[in-house]
Amino acid sequence: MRRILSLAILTLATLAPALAADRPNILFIFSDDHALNAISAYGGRLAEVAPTPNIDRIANEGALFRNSFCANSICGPSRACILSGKHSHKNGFLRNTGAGFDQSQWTVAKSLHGGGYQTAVIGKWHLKTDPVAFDYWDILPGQGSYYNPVFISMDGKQKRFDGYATDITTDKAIQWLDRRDADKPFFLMCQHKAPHRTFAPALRHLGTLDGVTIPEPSNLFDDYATRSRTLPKNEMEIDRHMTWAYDLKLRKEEMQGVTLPEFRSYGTPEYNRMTESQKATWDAHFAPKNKAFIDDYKAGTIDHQALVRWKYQRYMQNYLETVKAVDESVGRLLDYLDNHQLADNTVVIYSSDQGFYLGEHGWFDKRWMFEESFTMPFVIRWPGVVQPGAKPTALIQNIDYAPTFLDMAGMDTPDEVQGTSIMPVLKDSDQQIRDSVYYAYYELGEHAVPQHFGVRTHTHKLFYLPWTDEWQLFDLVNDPTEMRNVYSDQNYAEVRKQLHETYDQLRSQYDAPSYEAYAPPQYREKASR
Ligand code: SGN
Ligand code: CA
Repeated sequence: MRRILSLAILTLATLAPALAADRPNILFIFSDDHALNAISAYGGRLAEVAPTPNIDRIANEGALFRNSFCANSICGPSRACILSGKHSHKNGFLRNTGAGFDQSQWTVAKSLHGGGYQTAVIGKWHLKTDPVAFDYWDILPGQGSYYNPVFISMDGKQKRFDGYATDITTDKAIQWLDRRDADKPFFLMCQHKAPHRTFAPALRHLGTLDGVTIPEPSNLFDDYATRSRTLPKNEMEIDRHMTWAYDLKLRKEEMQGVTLPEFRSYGTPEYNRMTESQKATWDAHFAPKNKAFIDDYKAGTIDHQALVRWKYQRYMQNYLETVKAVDESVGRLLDYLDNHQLADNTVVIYSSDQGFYLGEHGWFDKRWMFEESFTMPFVIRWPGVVQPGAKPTALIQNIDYAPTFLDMAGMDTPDEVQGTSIMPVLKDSDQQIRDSVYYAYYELGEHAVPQHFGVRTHTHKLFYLPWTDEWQLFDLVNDPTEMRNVYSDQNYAEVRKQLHETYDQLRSQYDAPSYEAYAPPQYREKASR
């Protein structure tokens, strides 16, 4: 008996470290406002002019999810969905404005940490309350800055670092990997500010798109016909709302003697943070181009459409150049895994808190349930589990990340979590985990986007705008750019009925609140005028 017992103990003792070692590390690389159209693996219209070889490498050596969506297309809320595995109304972080993330609730970090993982989050956080259940954190305050950014460390101290945020975030991630306890698996969230507004590229990437004409989307000049009457009232147009100094990099001094129509002016806070030498490099790039543009503008040779096109080109150059450093960061992290024999047992994910409009519908920004901002990039490499080159069609959502991470770690997910592990799809890319995804947007009118709630299936999308009592229905197969609302079209009567049923069912399944619960009357009235 004693022999059997000691044999059992011996077997357990030898198994335990093996099990620990088998549990994969999870490297979660996350950016802010990175649209699928700006990742070449997704094959969008910008793939040729702005390739992202390192993000593509994750997709090529692993899987690329095209039907990947957020639950609420805005920064803090998306991050809260990821940590909690729940929709916004359940995790309590409904909008960027308001109270911070309630850290007393369950999070995936708490489970992983409790289950023996070393946890770290570095870079953009945006949840207002300090991270909990992370062995190490070093975060940007709020939105953070691109140049010479301030970081807040675990002792609560703020410190300014010389350089460019994307590079510094990567340096910090690598430094943490170097000093982590190699006997435990790790969960590292490396979270970039880029390519968020103000779309400020690293100095080394300025000019890398000079002379390139960036392809325009077919609906750069959308007239919003057939869709919600709130659309023409939007405040996120390249035409009317992109600011000259803040977004388009024309400094006040350069705009002397010319009146450029302006929605609002925010000045040049990013430029003001630069050192004299950084400013000199920046100016050497922008000043001659700005002068040429202003001269043309003064000469009256630029008509309205040409002006929108010029802004689009300038916006895209800056945005895509900003992405370059993010892609380089991914490359550095992949190299690190290779050089430290970690690649085989590390799951690498690249994602972003939501998508972004790169001129589609004439817009920048996000928030809407239209495809470009509803989608989140999601590419994942996991040697031995995910088939290289897989392109699953499964509908996945950010509330699925937490249960998926726990599944990877061989841990159970609490019942309260609303997401579903995508592990079946990782093992077999033909699998599906659901037929539809639910969406809810609760902000109170920033960029004049009203609250809306909807459902998307593989082929259609239905959403409701309670402030104006309007329904929108899109046929994603025949109208992928969502230019035609077919809600009242009799040919869609059956589809409409089915989508309403699915929508009601999802709202009930997720225990969604009433439309009035988070919609102050003054906003509803404003929208309906
Ligand atoms: C800021 C930006 C907005 C942006 C939000 C949310 N304005 O408010 O354009 O939509 O952040 O972005 S700015 O003048 O401050 O740049 S989010 O990614 O944090 O949700
Ligand atoms: Ca964002």
